Amino acid sequence: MLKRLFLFSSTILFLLFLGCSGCTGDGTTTPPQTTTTPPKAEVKIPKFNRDSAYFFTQQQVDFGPRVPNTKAHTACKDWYVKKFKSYGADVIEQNFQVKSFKNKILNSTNVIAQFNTDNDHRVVLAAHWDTRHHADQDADEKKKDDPILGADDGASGVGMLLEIARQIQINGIDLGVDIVLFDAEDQGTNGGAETTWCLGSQHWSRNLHRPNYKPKFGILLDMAGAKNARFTKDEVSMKHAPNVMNKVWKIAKERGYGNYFIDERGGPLIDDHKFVNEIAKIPMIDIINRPSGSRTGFGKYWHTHGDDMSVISKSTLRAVGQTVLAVLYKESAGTF
Ligand code: AHN
Ligand code: ZN
Repeated sequence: MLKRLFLFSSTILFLLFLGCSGCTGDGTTTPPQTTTTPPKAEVKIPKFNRDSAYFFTQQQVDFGPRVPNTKAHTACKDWYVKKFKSYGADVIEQNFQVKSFKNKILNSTNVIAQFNTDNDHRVVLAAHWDTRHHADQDADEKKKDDPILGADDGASGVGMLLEIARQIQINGIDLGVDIVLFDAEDQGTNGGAETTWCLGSQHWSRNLHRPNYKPKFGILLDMAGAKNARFTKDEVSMKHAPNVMNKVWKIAKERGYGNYFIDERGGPLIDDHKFVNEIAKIPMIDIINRPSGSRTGFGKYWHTHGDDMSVISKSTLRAVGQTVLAVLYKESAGTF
């Protein structure tokens, strides 16, 4: 009984106290404090190292053209596997054979590096790693049949993803991240069937590397490391993943990279993300250089021997790499 009385009276006192939170004791009241919900603690975003991404790009180019069925192709693939393992990833080599439009069997491998493999909250990052077997856009007729180095068309995207992998190992992340390097993207024919391109992403989309795989979204990097790159919002990305694309562009702009990430619609595009969206139904955007006023819609170096290290810019690598890192860490904290 006494206990009850005590509980009762302390409750009354507590309520009185609450009721008088604005009282000063002299009959006047202080203005009520405006209650603001505390901002969500901003997650710490690691610094993307552009020198490192540049070096990783250079190292791939140093293998020479990475065309399926060549020694350089295999050697470079083995190097990726070793690198990703050294960063703590669970790596899968997804081997497959496909026929090119020239009816050649291409021995190909998608390289898949998984971070935090048991986390079901996942995001997928991708780039193609093969380089084109011929320089069909080159002005020099004698060199049109030779394979290209693909510094931007291949290596730069992977270079940035390797640096992201390195940052994930150093800093850790509360998110499942899959880095997928597509093979046999660039062996297609202009003006022919769309499906002659992106053979690795078509294969992966039909043979996802884990059961019930449902990453929240994906980001593809393709020709995203050149000087003065201009990333517009392509039709395929805006059809399948407009929210992702708009948010990524906003994050880039907030970080001062609005000169690269242009708030403008780009035309249609055949690229790996098209097949990932259409076949695997994973919403994936593409960050790809679409210079204005170019004859082909891509950089001048596109599918020429000019696609060497001289077109690569550390500033562009940082703009893209830092933006993607920010997206990942914000997603891990629920603030993307
Ligand atoms: C075509 O060339 C048809 N689409 C662009 C896909 C691509 C080629 N990305 C890099 N090389
Ligand atoms: Zn290409």
